Amino acid sequence: MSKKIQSALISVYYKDGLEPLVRLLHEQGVKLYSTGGTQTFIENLQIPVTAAEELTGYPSIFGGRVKTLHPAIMGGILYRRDDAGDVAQAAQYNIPAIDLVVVDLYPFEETVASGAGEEDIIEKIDIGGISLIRATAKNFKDTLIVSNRSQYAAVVDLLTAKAGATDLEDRRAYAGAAFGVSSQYDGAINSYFLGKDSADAALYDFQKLPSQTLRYGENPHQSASYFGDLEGIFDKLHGKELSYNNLVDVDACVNLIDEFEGGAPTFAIIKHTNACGIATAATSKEAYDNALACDPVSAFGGVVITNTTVDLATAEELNKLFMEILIAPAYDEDALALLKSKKNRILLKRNAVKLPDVMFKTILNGVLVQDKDNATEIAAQFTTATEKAPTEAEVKALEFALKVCKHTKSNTIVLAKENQLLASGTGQTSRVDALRQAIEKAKAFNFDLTGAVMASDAFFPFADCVEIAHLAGITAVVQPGGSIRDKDSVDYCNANGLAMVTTGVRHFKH
Ligand code: 93A
Repeated sequence: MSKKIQSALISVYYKDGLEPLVRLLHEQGVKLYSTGGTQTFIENLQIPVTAAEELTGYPSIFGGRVKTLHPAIMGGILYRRDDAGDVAQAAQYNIPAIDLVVVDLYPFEETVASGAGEEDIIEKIDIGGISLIRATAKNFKDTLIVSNRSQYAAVVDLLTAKAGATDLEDRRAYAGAAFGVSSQYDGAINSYFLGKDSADAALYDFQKLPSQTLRYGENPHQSASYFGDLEGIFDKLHGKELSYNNLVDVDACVNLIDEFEGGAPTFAIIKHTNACGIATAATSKEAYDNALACDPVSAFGGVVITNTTVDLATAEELNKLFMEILIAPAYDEDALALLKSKKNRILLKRNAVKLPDVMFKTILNGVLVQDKDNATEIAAQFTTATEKAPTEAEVKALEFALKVCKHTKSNTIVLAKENQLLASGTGQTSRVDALRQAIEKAKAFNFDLTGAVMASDAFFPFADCVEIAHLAGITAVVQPGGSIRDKDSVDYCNANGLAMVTTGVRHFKH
Protein backbone atom coordinates (compact mmCIF):
# COMPACT_ATOMS: atom_id res chain seq x y z
CA MET A 1 0.00 0.00 0.00
CA SER A 2 1.30 3.44 -0.89
CA LYS A 3 1.91 5.68 2.11
CA LYS A 4 2.85 9.33 2.21
CA ILE A 5 5.63 10.13 4.67
CA GLN A 6 4.41 12.78 7.13
CA SER A 7 7.14 12.67 9.76
CA ALA A 8 10.72 11.50 10.06
CA LEU A 9 13.27 10.93 12.80
CA ILE A 10 16.84 11.45 11.70
CA SER A 11 19.73 10.33 13.90
CA VAL A 12 23.02 9.87 12.10
CA TYR A 13 26.61 9.63 13.25
CA TYR A 14 28.26 10.88 10.06
CA LYS A 15 26.35 13.81 8.63
CA ASP A 16 27.99 13.90 5.19
CA GLY A 17 25.71 13.08 2.29
CA LEU A 18 22.60 13.76 4.37
CA GLU A 19 21.80 17.27 3.11
CA PRO A 20 19.94 16.40 -0.14
CA LEU A 21 17.67 13.96 1.71
CA VAL A 22 16.89 16.46 4.49
CA ARG A 23 16.14 19.20 1.93
CA LEU A 24 13.84 16.93 -0.03
CA LEU A 25 11.94 15.84 3.08
CA HIS A 26 11.53 19.48 4.05
CA GLU A 27 10.28 20.40 0.59
CA GLN A 28 7.80 17.52 0.73
CA GLY A 29 6.40 18.93 3.97
CA VAL A 30 7.70 16.18 6.23
CA LYS A 31 7.92 17.04 9.95
CA LEU A 32 11.47 16.39 11.12
CA TYR A 33 12.60 15.13 14.52
CA SER A 34 16.22 14.69 15.39
CA THR A 35 18.86 13.93 18.04
CA GLY A 36 21.48 16.43 19.29
CA GLY A 37 24.26 16.54 16.72
CA THR A 38 21.96 15.78 13.81
CA GLN A 39 19.55 18.46 14.98
CA THR A 40 22.38 21.05 14.94
CA PHE A 41 23.34 19.92 11.44
CA ILE A 42 19.74 20.35 10.18
CA GLU A 43 19.33 23.70 11.91
CA ASN A 44 22.51 24.88 10.22
CA LEU A 45 20.76 24.17 6.91
CA GLN A 46 18.04 26.63 8.04
CA ILE A 47 15.52 23.81 8.08
CA PRO A 48 13.06 23.54 10.97
CA VAL A 49 13.51 20.48 13.16
CA THR A 50 12.10 19.29 16.50
CA ALA A 51 14.41 17.85 19.16
CA ALA A 52 13.87 14.22 20.17
CA GLU A 53 13.85 15.61 23.73
CA GLU A 54 10.61 17.39 22.98
CA LEU A 55 9.00 14.08 22.06
CA THR A 56 10.32 12.23 25.09
CA GLY A 57 10.21 14.97 27.70
CA TYR A 58 13.71 13.87 28.68
CA PRO A 59 17.06 15.39 27.81
CA SER A 60 19.71 13.15 26.29
CA ILE A 61 21.08 11.49 29.43
CA PHE A 62 24.08 9.43 30.62
CA GLY A 63 26.48 11.00 28.17
CA GLY A 64 24.13 10.31 25.24
CA ARG A 65 23.63 6.63 26.10
CA VAL A 66 19.87 7.26 26.33
CA LYS A 67 18.55 9.63 23.67
CA THR A 68 15.85 7.86 21.73
CA LEU A 69 15.11 4.87 23.96
CA HIS A 70 11.67 6.01 25.02
CA PRO A 71 8.04 4.87 24.44
CA ALA A 72 7.22 8.17 22.75
CA ILE A 73 9.74 7.37 20.04
CA MET A 74 9.61 3.57 19.89
CA GLY A 75 5.82 3.75 20.18
CA GLY A 76 5.56 6.34 17.40
CA ILE A 77 7.42 3.95 15.15
CA LEU A 78 5.88 0.66 16.22
CA TYR A 79 2.16 1.30 16.65
CA ARG A 80 0.04 -0.31 13.95
CA ARG A 81 -1.71 2.36 11.92
CA ASP A 82 -4.52 -0.03 10.91
CA ASP A 83 -5.20 -1.26 14.46
CA ALA A 84 -7.88 0.76 16.22
CA GLY A 85 -6.56 -0.20 19.66
CA ASP A 86 -2.98 0.87 18.80
CA VAL A 87 -4.23 4.12 17.28
CA ALA A 88 -6.33 4.87 20.37
CA GLN A 89 -3.37 4.15 22.67
CA ALA A 90 -1.07 6.38 20.62
CA ALA A 91 -3.63 9.18 21.07
CA GLN A 92 -4.11 8.37 24.76
CA TYR A 93 -0.37 8.65 25.48
CA ASN A 94 0.17 11.52 23.10
CA ILE A 95 2.52 9.59 20.85
CA PRO A 96 2.89 11.12 17.38
CA ALA A 97 3.52 8.83 14.41
CA ILE A 98 7.03 8.54 13.00
CA ASP A 99 6.84 7.29 9.40
CA LEU A 100 10.47 7.40 8.34
CA VAL A 101 13.63 6.77 10.34
CA VAL A 102 17.11 7.57 9.06
CA VAL A 103 19.99 6.15 11.11
CA ASP A 104 23.73 5.94 10.69
CA LEU A 105 25.05 3.85 13.58
CA TYR A 106 28.03 4.61 15.82
CA PRO A 107 31.08 3.36 13.89
CA PHE A 108 31.89 0.29 15.97
CA GLU A 109 34.15 -1.58 13.52
CA GLU A 110 36.04 1.57 12.60
CA THR A 111 36.72 2.25 16.27
CA VAL A 112 38.05 -1.28 16.79
CA ALA A 113 40.22 -0.96 13.67
CA SER A 114 41.61 2.39 14.88
CA GLY A 115 43.27 0.60 17.79
CA ALA A 116 41.14 2.45 20.35
CA GLY A 117 40.99 1.17 23.91
CA GLU A 118 38.22 -1.05 25.23
CA GLU A 119 36.36 1.79 26.94
CA ASP A 120 36.07 3.78 23.69
CA ILE A 121 35.09 0.65 21.79
CA ILE A 122 32.29 -0.19 24.23
CA GLU A 123 30.94 3.37 24.04
CA LYS A 124 30.64 2.84 20.29
CA ILE A 125 28.15 0.02 20.72
CA ASP A 126 25.02 1.73 19.44
CA ILE A 127 21.90 0.79 21.37
CA GLY A 128 19.36 3.46 20.50
CA GLY A 129 20.23 3.49 16.81
CA ILE A 130 20.03 -0.28 16.48
CA SER A 131 16.65 -0.22 18.29
CA LEU A 132 15.34 2.45 15.93
CA ILE A 133 16.48 0.36 12.97
CA ARG A 134 14.89 -2.86 14.24
CA ALA A 135 11.66 -1.19 15.31
CA THR A 136 11.18 0.63 12.03
CA ALA A 137 12.07 -2.45 10.01
CA LYS A 138 9.65 -4.58 12.01
CA ASN A 139 6.80 -2.17 11.29
CA PHE A 140 7.57 -1.94 7.58
CA LYS A 141 3.86 -2.14 6.80
CA ASP A 142 3.68 1.47 8.01
CA THR A 143 7.23 2.81 8.18
CA LEU A 144 10.35 3.19 6.06
CA ILE A 145 13.83 2.55 7.45
CA VAL A 146 16.98 4.04 5.96
CA SER A 147 19.75 2.23 7.82
CA ASN A 148 22.82 3.00 5.79
CA ARG A 149 24.47 6.09 4.33
CA SER A 150 24.84 4.31 0.99
CA GLN A 151 21.02 4.36 0.65
CA TYR A 152 20.56 8.17 0.77
CA ALA A 153 20.80 8.73 -2.99
CA ALA A 154 18.40 5.89 -3.79
CA VAL A 155 15.90 7.13 -1.19
CA VAL A 156 16.04 10.64 -2.64
CA ASP A 157 15.29 9.16 -6.08
CA LEU A 158 12.46 7.02 -4.68
CA LEU A 159 10.77 9.86 -2.77
CA THR A 160 11.20 12.21 -5.70
CA ALA A 161 9.65 9.70 -8.10
CA LYS A 162 6.76 8.86 -5.77
CA ALA A 163 6.14 12.42 -4.47
CA GLY A 164 7.09 11.57 -0.90
CA ALA A 165 5.24 8.25 -0.74
CA THR A 166 6.46 4.65 -0.62
CA ASP A 167 4.92 1.31 -1.52
CA LEU A 168 4.83 -1.75 0.71
CA GLU A 169 7.45 -3.55 -1.39
CA ASP A 170 9.80 -0.54 -1.06
CA ARG A 171 9.42 -0.53 2.71
CA ARG A 172 9.82 -4.32 2.91
CA ALA A 173 13.02 -4.21 0.85
CA TYR A 174 14.49 -1.49 3.07
CA ALA A 175 13.44 -3.48 6.16
CA GLY A 176 15.30 -6.52 4.86
CA ALA A 177 18.41 -4.42 4.23
CA ALA A 178 18.08 -2.95 7.73
CA PHE A 179 18.16 -6.37 9.37
CA GLY A 180 21.27 -7.03 7.29
CA VAL A 181 22.81 -3.88 8.81
CA SER A 182 21.84 -4.82 12.37
CA SER A 183 23.00 -8.40 11.90
CA GLN A 184 26.36 -7.32 10.52
CA TYR A 185 26.73 -4.76 13.30
CA ASP A 186 26.04 -7.30 16.04
CA GLY A 187 28.25 -9.80 14.23
CA ALA A 188 31.15 -7.35 14.44
CA ILE A 189 30.53 -6.84 18.16
CA ASN A 190 30.32 -10.58 18.68
CA SER A 191 33.61 -11.10 16.80
CA TYR A 192 35.23 -8.41 18.91
CA PHE A 193 34.24 -10.15 22.12
CA LEU A 194 35.18 -13.60 20.87
CA GLY A 195 38.24 -12.77 18.86
CA LYS A 196 39.51 -9.43 20.13
CA ASP A 197 41.79 -9.38 17.10
CA SER A 198 41.31 -8.42 13.46
CA ALA A 199 43.06 -11.56 12.19
CA ASP A 200 40.57 -13.59 14.23
CA ALA A 201 37.57 -11.43 13.35
CA ALA A 202 38.20 -11.89 9.61
CA LEU A 203 37.69 -15.64 10.01
CA TYR A 204 34.16 -15.22 11.38
CA ASP A 205 33.27 -13.78 7.99
CA PHE A 206 35.49 -16.16 6.06
CA GLN A 207 33.49 -16.02 2.85
CA LYS A 208 34.68 -12.45 2.41
CA LEU A 209 38.33 -13.58 2.42
CA PRO A 210 40.15 -14.14 -0.87
CA SER A 211 39.46 -17.70 -1.96
CA GLN A 212 40.84 -20.31 -4.29
CA THR A 213 39.41 -23.56 -5.51
CA LEU A 214 41.66 -26.48 -4.71
CA ARG A 215 42.11 -29.37 -7.10
CA TYR A 216 40.23 -31.56 -4.61
CA GLY A 217 39.86 -32.10 -0.87
CA GLU A 218 41.40 -34.69 1.40
CA ASN A 219 40.60 -37.28 -1.30
CA PRO A 220 40.06 -36.88 -5.05
CA HIS A 221 36.28 -37.34 -4.84
CA GLN A 222 35.93 -34.41 -2.40
CA SER A 223 35.77 -30.87 -3.75
CA ALA A 224 37.46 -28.14 -1.73
CA SER A 225 38.40 -24.46 -1.50
CA TYR A 226 40.67 -22.38 0.66
CA PHE A 227 39.46 -19.05 2.06
CA GLY A 228 42.40 -16.93 3.15
CA ASP A 229 45.29 -14.87 1.91
CA LEU A 230 48.07 -17.40 1.34
CA GLU A 231 50.11 -14.84 -0.55
CA GLY A 232 50.28 -12.71 2.59
CA ILE A 233 51.90 -15.53 4.55
CA PHE A 234 54.14 -17.11 1.93
CA ASP A 235 56.03 -16.14 -1.20
CA LYS A 236 55.87 -19.16 -3.46
CA LEU A 237 59.31 -19.39 -4.98
CA HIS A 238 58.91 -22.62 -6.91
CA GLY A 239 56.76 -25.67 -7.62
CA LYS A 240 53.26 -26.94 -8.24
CA GLU A 241 49.96 -25.84 -6.66
CA LEU A 242 49.42 -26.57 -3.00
CA SER A 243 46.84 -29.28 -2.35
CA TYR A 244 44.32 -29.54 0.49
CA ASN A 245 46.53 -31.99 2.38
CA ASN A 246 49.60 -29.85 1.71
CA LEU A 247 47.86 -26.89 3.33
CA VAL A 248 46.87 -28.93 6.37
CA ASP A 249 50.49 -30.07 6.80
CA VAL A 250 51.87 -26.59 6.17
CA ASP A 251 49.63 -25.31 8.97
CA ALA A 252 50.92 -28.02 11.32
CA CYS A 253 54.52 -27.18 10.33
CA VAL A 254 54.10 -23.48 10.97
CA ASN A 255 52.52 -24.01 14.38
CA LEU A 256 55.30 -26.39 15.41
CA ILE A 257 58.24 -24.31 14.19
CA ASP A 258 56.85 -21.19 15.86
CA GLU A 259 57.66 -22.89 19.17
CA PHE A 260 61.31 -22.49 18.17
CA GLU A 261 61.12 -18.94 16.85
CA GLY A 262 64.26 -16.94 17.52
CA GLY A 263 66.07 -20.03 18.83
CA ALA A 264 68.95 -22.10 17.42
CA PRO A 265 68.57 -23.54 13.90
CA THR A 266 65.71 -26.05 13.92
CA PHE A 267 64.33 -28.34 11.22
CA ALA A 268 61.07 -30.26 11.40
CA ILE A 269 59.67 -32.85 9.02
CA ILE A 270 55.90 -33.32 9.09
CA LYS A 271 53.81 -36.22 7.85
CA HIS A 272 50.03 -36.15 8.22
CA THR A 273 50.33 -33.20 10.64
CA ASN A 274 52.70 -35.01 13.04
CA ALA A 275 56.44 -34.43 13.33
CA CYS A 276 58.32 -37.53 12.18
CA GLY A 277 61.57 -35.67 12.72
CA ILE A 278 62.64 -32.50 14.47
CA ALA A 279 65.98 -31.34 15.79
CA THR A 280 67.77 -28.22 16.94
CA ALA A 281 71.52 -27.80 16.47
CA ALA A 282 74.36 -25.31 16.14
CA THR A 283 74.14 -25.31 12.35
CA SER A 284 71.32 -25.57 9.87
CA LYS A 285 72.79 -28.70 8.25
CA GLU A 286 73.22 -30.50 11.55
CA ALA A 287 69.65 -29.66 12.56
CA TYR A 288 68.34 -31.07 9.28
CA ASP A 289 70.52 -34.20 9.44
CA ASN A 290 69.33 -34.94 12.98
CA ALA A 291 65.69 -34.31 12.07
CA LEU A 292 65.95 -36.68 9.13
CA ALA A 293 67.76 -39.34 11.21
CA CYS A 294 64.75 -39.56 13.50
CA ASP A 295 62.66 -41.41 10.91
CA PRO A 296 64.04 -41.33 7.35
CA VAL A 297 61.29 -43.69 6.20
CA SER A 298 58.39 -41.43 7.17
CA ALA A 299 60.27 -38.35 5.93
CA PHE A 300 59.73 -39.50 2.33
CA GLY A 301 57.13 -37.18 0.79
CA GLY A 302 56.96 -35.00 3.89
CA VAL A 303 56.73 -31.29 4.44
CA VAL A 304 59.91 -29.72 5.81
CA ILE A 305 60.14 -26.46 7.73
CA THR A 306 62.93 -24.50 9.35
CA ASN A 307 63.29 -21.36 11.44
CA THR A 308 66.57 -20.41 9.76
CA THR A 309 68.04 -19.43 6.39
CA VAL A 310 68.63 -22.44 4.15
CA ASP A 311 72.31 -22.42 3.12
CA LEU A 312 73.96 -24.44 0.35
CA ALA A 313 75.37 -27.14 2.65
CA THR A 314 71.86 -27.84 3.99
CA ALA A 315 70.28 -27.55 0.55
CA GLU A 316 72.63 -30.26 -0.74
CA GLU A 317 71.27 -32.65 1.90
CA LEU A 318 67.66 -31.51 1.46
CA ASN A 319 67.99 -32.08 -2.28
CA LYS A 320 68.47 -35.81 -1.70
CA LEU A 321 65.07 -36.13 -0.02
CA PHE A 322 61.82 -36.52 -1.92
CA MET A 323 59.71 -33.91 -0.16
CA GLU A 324 56.49 -32.15 -1.05
CA ILE A 325 57.27 -28.74 0.40
CA LEU A 326 60.09 -26.81 2.04
CA ILE A 327 59.28 -23.71 4.10
CA ALA A 328 61.95 -21.31 5.35
CA PRO A 329 62.15 -17.64 6.33
CA ALA A 330 65.00 -17.16 3.79
CA TYR A 331 67.16 -19.03 1.29
CA ASP A 332 70.72 -18.33 0.18
CA GLU A 333 70.76 -17.77 -3.57
CA ASP A 334 72.88 -20.83 -4.41
CA ALA A 335 70.76 -22.98 -2.09
CA LEU A 336 67.58 -21.83 -3.81
CA ALA A 337 69.01 -22.49 -7.28
CA LEU A 338 69.87 -26.04 -6.28
CA LEU A 339 66.51 -26.73 -4.62
CA LYS A 340 64.67 -25.50 -7.70
CA SER A 341 66.20 -28.35 -9.72
CA LYS A 342 63.19 -30.58 -8.86
CA LYS A 343 60.23 -29.39 -10.90
CA ASN A 344 57.35 -30.21 -8.55
CA ARG A 345 58.99 -29.43 -5.23
CA ILE A 346 57.19 -26.50 -3.60
CA LEU A 347 59.50 -23.89 -2.08
CA LEU A 348 57.88 -21.33 0.22
CA LYS A 349 59.37 -18.30 1.87
CA ARG A 350 57.52 -17.57 5.10
CA ASN A 351 56.68 -13.93 5.77
CA ALA A 352 56.31 -12.53 9.27
CA VAL A 353 52.52 -12.26 9.42
CA LYS A 354 50.48 -12.61 12.58
CA LEU A 355 48.18 -15.60 12.30
CA PRO A 356 44.75 -15.84 13.95
CA ASP A 357 44.48 -17.16 17.48
CA VAL A 358 41.13 -18.79 16.87
CA MET A 359 40.28 -22.23 15.48
CA PHE A 360 37.09 -23.50 13.81
CA LYS A 361 35.86 -27.04 13.24
CA THR A 362 32.52 -28.14 11.84
CA ILE A 363 30.67 -30.77 13.81
CA LEU A 364 27.04 -31.96 13.73
CA ASN A 365 25.06 -29.01 12.38
CA GLY A 366 27.36 -26.34 13.79
CA VAL A 367 30.83 -25.03 14.24
CA LEU A 368 33.13 -25.40 17.22
CA VAL A 369 35.25 -22.33 17.94
CA GLN A 370 38.18 -22.31 20.33
CA ASP A 371 41.35 -20.38 21.11
CA LYS A 372 44.55 -21.83 19.71
CA ASP A 373 46.64 -23.75 22.24
CA ASN A 374 49.14 -20.96 22.84
CA ALA A 375 50.44 -22.28 26.16
CA THR A 376 54.07 -23.43 26.18
CA GLU A 377 55.54 -24.53 29.49
CA ILE A 378 59.23 -23.92 30.04
CA ALA A 379 61.45 -25.03 32.92
CA ALA A 380 60.27 -22.21 35.18
CA GLN A 381 56.76 -23.70 35.08
CA PHE A 382 57.89 -27.24 35.92
CA THR A 383 57.11 -28.61 39.37
CA THR A 384 59.28 -31.49 40.45
CA ALA A 385 57.00 -34.30 41.65
CA THR A 386 59.67 -36.85 42.52
CA GLU A 387 62.52 -37.06 45.04
CA LYS A 388 64.95 -36.79 42.17
CA ALA A 389 64.94 -33.59 40.13
CA PRO A 390 65.86 -33.77 36.44
CA THR A 391 69.41 -32.80 35.49
CA GLU A 392 70.01 -29.62 33.52
CA ALA A 393 70.33 -31.61 30.30
CA GLU A 394 67.14 -33.51 31.09
CA VAL A 395 65.28 -30.25 31.72
CA LYS A 396 66.33 -29.01 28.28
CA ALA A 397 65.23 -32.29 26.74
CA LEU A 398 61.91 -32.15 28.60
CA GLU A 399 61.24 -28.62 27.30
CA PHE A 400 62.04 -29.79 23.78
CA ALA A 401 59.88 -32.92 24.06
CA LEU A 402 56.96 -30.93 25.45
CA LYS A 403 56.95 -28.51 22.51
CA VAL A 404 56.78 -31.42 20.09
CA CYS A 405 54.21 -33.24 22.19
CA LYS A 406 51.86 -30.24 22.09
CA HIS A 407 51.79 -30.41 18.28
CA THR A 408 51.33 -34.17 17.98
CA LYS A 409 47.97 -35.92 17.73
CA SER A 410 46.57 -37.31 20.98
CA ASN A 411 47.10 -39.66 22.63
CA THR A 412 50.77 -39.08 22.28
CA ILE A 413 54.04 -39.84 23.99
CA VAL A 414 57.14 -38.08 22.76
CA LEU A 415 60.62 -39.45 23.44
CA ALA A 416 63.52 -37.05 23.01
CA LYS A 417 67.08 -36.14 23.77
CA GLU A 418 68.20 -32.60 24.46
CA ASN A 419 67.80 -31.34 20.89
CA GLN A 420 66.29 -34.20 18.96
CA LEU A 421 63.07 -36.10 18.68
CA LEU A 422 63.77 -39.82 19.02
CA ALA A 423 60.28 -41.12 18.38
CA SER A 424 56.65 -40.44 19.15
CA GLY A 425 53.48 -42.42 19.43
CA THR A 426 50.76 -40.53 17.58
CA GLY A 427 46.98 -40.50 17.70
CA GLN A 428 46.66 -43.69 19.74
CA THR A 429 43.57 -44.72 21.67
CA SER A 430 45.60 -45.30 24.83
CA ARG A 431 48.67 -43.67 26.32
CA VAL A 432 50.27 -47.08 26.78
CA ASP A 433 49.85 -47.80 23.05
CA ALA A 434 51.39 -44.40 22.25
CA LEU A 435 54.39 -45.17 24.48
CA ARG A 436 54.85 -48.68 23.06
CA GLN A 437 54.68 -47.30 19.53
CA ALA A 438 57.29 -44.65 20.38
CA ILE A 439 59.65 -47.18 21.95
CA GLU A 440 59.31 -49.58 19.00
CA LYS A 441 59.98 -46.78 16.53
CA ALA A 442 63.01 -45.49 18.40
CA LYS A 443 64.47 -48.99 18.49
CA ALA A 444 63.72 -49.55 14.81
CA PHE A 445 65.88 -46.54 13.97
CA ASN A 446 68.65 -47.68 16.33
CA PHE A 447 68.21 -45.09 19.04
CA ASP A 448 69.43 -45.97 22.49
CA LEU A 449 66.78 -44.75 24.89
CA THR A 450 69.07 -44.81 27.92
CA GLY A 451 68.93 -41.35 29.43
CA ALA A 452 66.16 -40.20 27.06
CA VAL A 453 63.15 -38.24 28.32
CA MET A 454 59.43 -38.66 27.82
CA ALA A 455 56.62 -36.08 27.46
CA SER A 456 52.95 -36.94 27.71
CA ASP A 457 50.14 -34.72 26.41
CA ALA A 458 47.88 -35.66 29.35
CA PHE A 459 48.23 -37.23 32.78
CA PHE A 460 49.02 -40.89 33.46
CA PRO A 461 45.92 -42.64 34.79
CA PHE A 462 48.07 -45.53 36.06
CA ALA A 463 51.73 -46.25 36.81
CA ASP A 464 52.07 -48.49 33.71
CA CYS A 465 53.56 -45.78 31.46
CA VAL A 466 56.40 -44.80 33.80
CA GLU A 467 57.15 -48.48 34.32
CA ILE A 468 57.36 -49.25 30.60
CA ALA A 469 59.42 -46.08 30.08
CA HIS A 470 61.84 -47.00 32.86
CA LEU A 471 62.34 -50.48 31.44
CA ALA A 472 63.21 -48.86 28.10
CA GLY A 473 65.89 -46.68 29.74
CA ILE A 474 64.04 -43.38 30.09
CA THR A 475 65.18 -41.29 33.06
CA ALA A 476 62.98 -38.18 33.14
CA VAL A 477 59.32 -37.47 32.49
CA VAL A 478 57.10 -34.41 32.00
CA GLN A 479 53.31 -34.62 32.21
CA PRO A 480 50.48 -32.29 33.27
CA GLY A 481 49.64 -34.23 36.46
CA GLY A 482 46.20 -34.18 38.00
CA SER A 483 45.26 -37.86 37.94
CA ILE A 484 43.77 -39.25 41.15
CA ARG A 485 46.48 -41.91 40.85
CA ASP A 486 49.39 -39.50 40.27
CA LYS A 487 50.93 -40.92 43.43
CA ASP A 488 51.23 -44.41 41.89
CA SER A 489 53.36 -43.00 39.05
CA VAL A 490 55.40 -40.81 41.41
CA ASP A 491 55.99 -43.76 43.78
CA TYR A 492 57.19 -45.88 40.89
CA CYS A 493 59.58 -43.13 39.76
CA ASN A 494 60.90 -42.70 43.28
CA ALA A 495 61.47 -46.42 43.69
CA ASN A 496 63.31 -46.61 40.37
CA GLY A 497 65.31 -43.37 40.26
CA LEU A 498 63.29 -41.49 37.63
CA ALA A 499 62.72 -37.73 37.75
CA MET A 500 59.24 -36.43 37.02
CA VAL A 501 58.02 -32.87 36.57
CA THR A 502 54.43 -31.71 36.18
CA THR A 503 53.14 -28.64 34.34
CA GLY A 504 49.46 -28.46 35.26
CA VAL A 505 48.67 -27.85 31.56
CA ARG A 506 47.15 -30.50 29.32
CA HIS A 507 47.81 -30.46 25.58
CA PHE A 508 45.21 -32.63 23.87
CA LYS A 509 45.19 -32.34 20.09
CA HIS A 510 42.45 -34.29 18.39
O1 93A B 1 24.05 5.86 22.82
S1 93A B 1 22.96 5.36 22.04
O2 93A B 1 22.91 3.98 21.84
N1 93A B 1 21.54 5.78 22.73
C1 93A B 1 20.49 6.25 22.09
O3 93A B 1 19.41 6.36 22.68
C2 93A B 1 20.64 6.65 20.70
N2 93A B 1 19.76 7.14 19.82
C3 93A B 1 20.41 7.35 18.66
N3 93A B 1 23.00 6.09 20.61
C4 93A B 1 21.89 6.55 20.04
N4 93A B 1 21.70 7.01 18.77
C5 93A B 1 22.80 7.16 17.81
O4 93A B 1 23.26 8.51 17.94
C6 93A B 1 22.46 7.02 16.37
O5 93A B 1 22.54 5.69 15.90
C7 93A B 1 23.51 7.92 15.70
O6 93A B 1 24.66 7.18 15.37
C8 93A B 1 23.89 8.94 16.74
C9 93A B 1 23.43 10.32 16.36
O7 93A B 1 23.65 11.19 17.41
P1 93A B 1 23.65 12.76 17.17
O8 93A B 1 22.44 13.09 16.39
O9 93A B 1 23.61 13.36 18.56
O10 93A B 1 24.94 13.11 16.44
